[in-house]
Amino acid sequence: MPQQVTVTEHLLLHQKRIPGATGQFTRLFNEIVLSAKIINREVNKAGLVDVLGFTGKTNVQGEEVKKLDEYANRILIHRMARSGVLCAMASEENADIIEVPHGLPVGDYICIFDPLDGSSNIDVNVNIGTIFSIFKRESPEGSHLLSSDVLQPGLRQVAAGYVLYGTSTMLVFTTGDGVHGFTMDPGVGEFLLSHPNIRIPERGRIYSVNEGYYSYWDEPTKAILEYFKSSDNNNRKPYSGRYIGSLVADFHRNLIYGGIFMYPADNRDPKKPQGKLRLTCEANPMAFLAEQAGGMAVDGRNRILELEVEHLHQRTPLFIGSREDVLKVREVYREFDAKG
Ligand code: FDP
Repeated sequence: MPQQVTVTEHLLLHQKRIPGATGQFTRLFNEIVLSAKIINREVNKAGLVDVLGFTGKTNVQGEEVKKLDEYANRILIHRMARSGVLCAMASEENADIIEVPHGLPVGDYICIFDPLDGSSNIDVNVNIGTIFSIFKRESPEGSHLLSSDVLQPGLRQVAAGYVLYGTSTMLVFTTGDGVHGFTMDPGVGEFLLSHPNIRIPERGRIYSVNEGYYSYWDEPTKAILEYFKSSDNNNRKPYSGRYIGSLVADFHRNLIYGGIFMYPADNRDPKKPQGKLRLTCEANPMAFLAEQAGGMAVDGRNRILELEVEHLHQRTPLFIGSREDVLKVREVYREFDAKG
């Protein structure tokens, strides 16, 4: 019989190896796991009960809020606020930092999350995901929380991961010690270790991008796309195009098969000159995972994890995936910059 290691067992095992570990992180993680199970249950029966469609509200991003988005957000906030180990949360759906309600115990951790990413896919039964990013506050415990505690660069993440609601439901995360994947066994109701120490292939065969926006891209991005489609690249044949339009699902496929996901800057909307994806709740956690799996993530020129976070809902171009493919992106940007 294969070894059936649950997420909690995995964390407890790792915690034992960290001197001074208090179990606070495991407590927080257990709340994320439980929230994921609850959200998964609703996602699974989405067509049967009245959870499809829009709430009629618009979020801070100016996007229409789906009922499941709101549900997932509520579950995560409710559960994590009661973990006793957080001092603040931030969600893609909320304009401001979410404080732990008065009277509940607090701790040192901060969790930033996108409760249901890829939500335009909810109503058509296509994969969606929850993304999370965890930091520790830098200001002293008990003092007033600073916005800089929440707006830390991605490099300081202590953990990050996602839950993919797909053919099967998976939890993939890193605590800075490699990337590990757990698959939900619906019979047991637990996430069991199925993909220990995931490594992304050095070079991929897949590019993922919304090519419909080609005419809105800058010249380096167009050149990068031509490179991946040409038979004159390092693979000596065109890469396959695969785009689900759900970051978690596109990232996960490329993590396993190798490849590059791109959401470049475009000039479609002057209000969003940096593309669509959010640095804090999308690019940073995915970049941490990519690097821990041996891959890379850049905004074209700079490493995502080193980007300064100026505000909670900051957007960034994102090129992420296999190391050699992302290096190619940086090389093309450098060539264009050198030409001036
Ligand atoms: P969605 O709007 O459906 O929530 O950031 C959100 C996201 O999906 C990503 O999951 C996905 O990669 C991207 O937007 C898709 O955007 P386009 O439809 O512009 O390609």
